[in-house]
Amino acid sequence: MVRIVKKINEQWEFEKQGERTLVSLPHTWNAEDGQTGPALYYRGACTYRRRLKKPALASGQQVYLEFRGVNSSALVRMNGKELARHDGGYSTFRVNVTDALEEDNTLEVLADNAPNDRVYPQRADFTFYGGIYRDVYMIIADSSHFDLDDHGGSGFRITSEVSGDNAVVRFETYSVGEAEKIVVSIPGAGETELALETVDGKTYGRGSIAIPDVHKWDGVEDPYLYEATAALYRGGVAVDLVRERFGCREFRFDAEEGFFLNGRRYPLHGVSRHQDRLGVGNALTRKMHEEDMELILSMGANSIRLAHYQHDQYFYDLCDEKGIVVWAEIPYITVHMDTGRENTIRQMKELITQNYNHASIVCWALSNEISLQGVTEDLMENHRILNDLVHEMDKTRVSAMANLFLLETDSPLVRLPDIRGYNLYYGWYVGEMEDNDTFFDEFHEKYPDTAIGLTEYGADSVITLQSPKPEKGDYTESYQAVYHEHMLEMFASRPYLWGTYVWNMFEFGAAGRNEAGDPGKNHKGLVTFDRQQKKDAYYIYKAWWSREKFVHLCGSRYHDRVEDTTEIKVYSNLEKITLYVDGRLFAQQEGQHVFRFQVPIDGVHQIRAVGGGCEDCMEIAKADAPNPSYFMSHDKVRNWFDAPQANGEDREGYLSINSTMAQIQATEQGAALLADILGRMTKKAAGGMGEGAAIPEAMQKIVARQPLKKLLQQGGMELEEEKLEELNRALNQIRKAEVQKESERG
Ligand code: GCB
Repeated sequence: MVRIVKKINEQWEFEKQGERTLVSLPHTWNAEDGQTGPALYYRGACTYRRRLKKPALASGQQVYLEFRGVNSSALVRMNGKELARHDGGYSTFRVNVTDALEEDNTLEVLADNAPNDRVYPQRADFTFYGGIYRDVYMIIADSSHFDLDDHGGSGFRITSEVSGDNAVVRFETYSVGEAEKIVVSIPGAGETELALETVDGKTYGRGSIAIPDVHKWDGVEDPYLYEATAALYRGGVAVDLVRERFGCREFRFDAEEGFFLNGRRYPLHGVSRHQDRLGVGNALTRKMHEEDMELILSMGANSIRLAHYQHDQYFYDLCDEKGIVVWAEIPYITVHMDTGRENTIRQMKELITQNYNHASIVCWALSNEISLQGVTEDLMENHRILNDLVHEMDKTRVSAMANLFLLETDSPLVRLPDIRGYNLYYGWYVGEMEDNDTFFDEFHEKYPDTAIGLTEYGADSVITLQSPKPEKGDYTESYQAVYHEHMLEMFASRPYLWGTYVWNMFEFGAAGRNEAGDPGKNHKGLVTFDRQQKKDAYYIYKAWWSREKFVHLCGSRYHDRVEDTTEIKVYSNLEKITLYVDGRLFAQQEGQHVFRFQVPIDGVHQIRAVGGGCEDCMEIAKADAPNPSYFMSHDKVRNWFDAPQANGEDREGYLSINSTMAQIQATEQGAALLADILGRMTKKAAGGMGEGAAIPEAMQKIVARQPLKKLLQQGGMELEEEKLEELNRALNQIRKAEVQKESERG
């Protein structure tokens, strides 16, 4: 009899701080407090308990429990006896419980997401929801079975090598117990008996099947998957079976032409995905995974960065099936811990062992923005070990890293992995959108032989916030759209970029954040946290990337408009758009992606945009005064910034908040004032992620060009009006320095 696999998600008793409830898995205890910030969410240990009857076992059969994800650490007990511990909240682990089983058993899992100094992640811009938040299975296997004790893997590795139209598919199996023979078969392509060898009590099987005229896994156009079954025989019968899907494809990264799939250029149009959603946290159903995939595909993306940790097996399966190219990574993020090395190695081994057969995955990323507090020798050493590990475990894929924008491009850390990627937020946290363009132009000129990609970029927006004059830092849906318009234009003229990844496809829980009146979340998503609404920015991607015809009117949530002539903006992948106002033809325009119409308004108007058999409608109205719900409620600062006196207060020859950082820095008193403000700002940046940041020279130059006013507007400082006035008055007392610095003139 081959193995039996049974889901055991029901009938768990959950105990948190002495309170017990009955729950079904998947489950998290932070579904609410992990998304509503800024108060602390519960990070500690909770217990899950369940009765477990001993299954009927034939002689030698083994019983395993398989946990697909327990965040962050788990301790498994059976009838009070400790059986296993696991550190790392995103990977599968198994526990052999055979010897501990009595007739009736109490299974106990202590899940613990308390802060510590050994398990990643510890500091990051997302919520570490605690719980048994993925499925749990019981596996009853014969004494001879494919290895269930190797880092949560299946014991069956498939490697395909494509050359021209043909492929050779190599198999490796790892099994325990007696094995007469192991046979691998691929329906329609052949069957082979593996050569067996015993090493350290385990059986290693090797073999291959050639597939002439192979059907390739060819991205979203044709994501063809093969299936291979490995059967282990003992006593003349198959006693264990594993089935794995795989794809045959080739890929490479080119410094001049970007990403290639199966020999042709295939620019990676990517988004990043965090797994959680509103009210649910990380305890997702399959339907939710499917819905995420549908949304990503409908926008026309062909690649996903599965950030910042290992995702559910089911989602990698969906990526395989839909032809999505995947960047996979471990949660080695933000701050390096000298005491966390072992955990990074373990998480990487698990990531690769468990996901090796997925056709979708092309790289294993070592870390994300790990250099925030500088690059130490221990950090470098940790990365070298991980990089070597990736190469040793997988000869077919590349190592990668997502670098912090502050990291100098010539740092040895940047050069370590096989491919390069930067996370850039010019046009949001610092600098202007155009600084992104400059960054890549300079990089490409300096390193013409190095492939470079953009592993993150984005701007926050709260879907209710609207503006006719969008500005960096205003959190409006309008600015986010303008920002992404720029980024797409920028990519179009830089074909050497191997890939770009929007941060983020979805809004997500970030308990440390408190922004724009909606605490506990990161709002860079193109789609809202509940997956119910697509922001305007979603459609500019669809216009560039998708072939599914559509017309989208921007600003449908910007109903009350104060301007006499308003801009009606249409995103579409059609080339001719006709606009109707109140049922009458207003204008027709030919173009690409973005269509702008200036429409005079004086009452309530029905707007309709039509093209290629598609249409979109909305209502807008002329308003006498701005609708306050379109602005950040707590934003006294903004109103003050908008007030004329704040702009006209410059005193000839003296500093003000309109002075650039360089001008202020050039005076002793000004520099002292700034040091204090900046210290407070970096501490607060991105929900606390900025604390301890080391700011290199190149970055300081960008900052130096900015007026202080802009920086304050952007830096997440909730300064009261009076404080700003006070600051301006203080600056007004300081005479400008005579000699201006280079950075200020340039
Ligand atoms: C980053 C991080 C990501 C954050 C993002 C942001 O660079 O990698 O985890 O969520 O910035 O929105 O600030």
